[in-house]
Amino acid sequence: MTTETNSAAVSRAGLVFTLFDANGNGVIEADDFELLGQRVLAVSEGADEAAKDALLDSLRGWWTTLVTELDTDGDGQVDPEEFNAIVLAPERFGDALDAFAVALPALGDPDGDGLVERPLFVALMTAIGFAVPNIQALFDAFGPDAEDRVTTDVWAQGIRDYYAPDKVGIAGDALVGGAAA
Ligand SMILES: [Ca+2]
Ligand SMILES: [Ca+2]
Ligand SMILES: [Ca+2]
Repeated sequence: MTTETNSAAVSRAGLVFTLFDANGNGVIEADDFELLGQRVLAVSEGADEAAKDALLDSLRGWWTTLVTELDTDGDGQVDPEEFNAIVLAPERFGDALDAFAVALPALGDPDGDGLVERPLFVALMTAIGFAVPNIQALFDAFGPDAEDRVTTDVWAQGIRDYYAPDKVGIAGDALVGGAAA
């Protein structure tokens, strides 16, 4: 692993920490994932209950994995320093990440045709906390078709890549503020 590679992943992890800390109190805890889930569901137009439940389950599962793997001082919260260890052993988070990487794009595809229109993509990613210009850049990087849609598979893979420390120059780098400038 090169220093450059690692620093790109650390930059992404730093942004993810601020997103996960949904209530903004400087640590990640169970309440953050409930809040994040409510924000995402609030914009999930047309999604059925099973898809919504899958998203909430994936967030709770992710929290359980995070606190199990990263809460080294055992206070029931994950602070920024503890969170950085996610970059060092991403394989420990693969299953939890994969559930989310399927559940989120599914909310963006309520009609189940495997395609996600830009407005719903932007709404969901805004609910998670990304900045709109970065979301638009990411959607463009995913290579939308002539009708301005991306596939759920491309989005899911984008989510997996985003957390992989061995990836550089990925579409998800568009989400790190200023990185594309
Ligand atoms: Ca918090
Ligand atoms: Ca802790
Ligand atoms: Ca669709």
